[in-house]
Amino acid sequence: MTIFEERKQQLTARYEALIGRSNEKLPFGNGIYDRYLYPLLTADHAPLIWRYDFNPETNPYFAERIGVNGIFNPGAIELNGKFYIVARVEGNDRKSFFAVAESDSGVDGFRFWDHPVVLPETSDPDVNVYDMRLVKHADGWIYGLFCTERKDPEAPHGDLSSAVAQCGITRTKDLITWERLADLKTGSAQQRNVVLHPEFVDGKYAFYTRPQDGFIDAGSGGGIGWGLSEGIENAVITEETIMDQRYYHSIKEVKNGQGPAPIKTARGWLHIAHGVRNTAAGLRYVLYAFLSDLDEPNKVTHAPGGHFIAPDGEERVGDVSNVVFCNGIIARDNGEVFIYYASSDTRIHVATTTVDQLLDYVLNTPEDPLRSYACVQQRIAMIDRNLQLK
Ligand code: M1P
Repeated sequence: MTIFEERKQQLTARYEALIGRSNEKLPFGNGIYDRYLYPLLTADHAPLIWRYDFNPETNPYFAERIGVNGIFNPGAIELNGKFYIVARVEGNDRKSFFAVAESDSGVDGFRFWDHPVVLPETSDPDVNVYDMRLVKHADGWIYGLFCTERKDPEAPHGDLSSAVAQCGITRTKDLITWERLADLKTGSAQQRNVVLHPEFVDGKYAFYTRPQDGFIDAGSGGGIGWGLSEGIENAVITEETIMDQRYYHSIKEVKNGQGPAPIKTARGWLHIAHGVRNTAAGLRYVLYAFLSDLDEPNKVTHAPGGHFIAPDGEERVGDVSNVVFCNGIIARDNGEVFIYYASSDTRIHVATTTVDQLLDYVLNTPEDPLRSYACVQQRIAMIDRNLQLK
């Protein structure tokens, strides 16, 4: 057998074993959600036909030709009972693109479609695109809002790192054909983590935004913003307000951002977001949750203190370590919720829960009192109640 044939067979067998592997819910959990043993998607889940030239004449060693570095930050949607992830796939060349993977269970068996998403460009081509939020909107379209990044035209000569991030908008009916709309216009220098609210508000398209002064720094801006646009084909937000601000010495003191579009519940809109703080080891990204008003989705009604999901075990390590990030969630009609989150800009995981458990969490977890003394008082109050019950 040739080297080509031997390697092709071995790698194909390994790939199929990986895709076919069953996942296992980890025991105990925390009563809020359950984690799973294996990540759902990693660089190794990228189909071999994306990475290897299958022609023995031009690839006698069955060598990898166009590598995949990581698969993370997925949008998610349920269509006709199937689970779909639109993942951020990062090539070895550092450019990200989107690709659809589907599964029957939502916790394992995710397999990519043969072709990645062909996302049309605008007249000002994107250099990099990432972190798509998928939304089934009341207007009948499935929208994908994502970050589009281009080199900063104001960057000094020789600065090849400064970038401008804005919100790109695309829409589809079937996840196969994607129509590109104009990028969202706001008054802010940069935008990331922009999400379309699934319903019209005052007859307008409503957006969660994250204005920022620079590419990395929220600067004087930051916080989860909110704005309305008359239309979607050339969406413009003329008035942007902050609905969820940052706080000193909290999980979101440096920056924060809306995760996926919120889930509509009987008690309000349930949001998952990420908060960032600085440490000696660099930025630490955790997830937090909050509830907002059904009629005024930009009015936060319940804000549990602290993180909801933080990096754990192998999740702590990757290309950008100490990061969990979520831009995809599936809430089923039966109340089950699948939270798709990525760790350390490297791989994708799932946590499962229910709307009831999430509501219990956001309604009954106390807010961050923002001072050590007040935190002790908060804990003592619960301890004393518990001692009465022992
Ligand atoms: O590297 C961590 C994350 O950094 C950015 O998130 P934010 O805009 O909130 O800082 C994004 O680039 C995200 O993709 C990445 O996971």
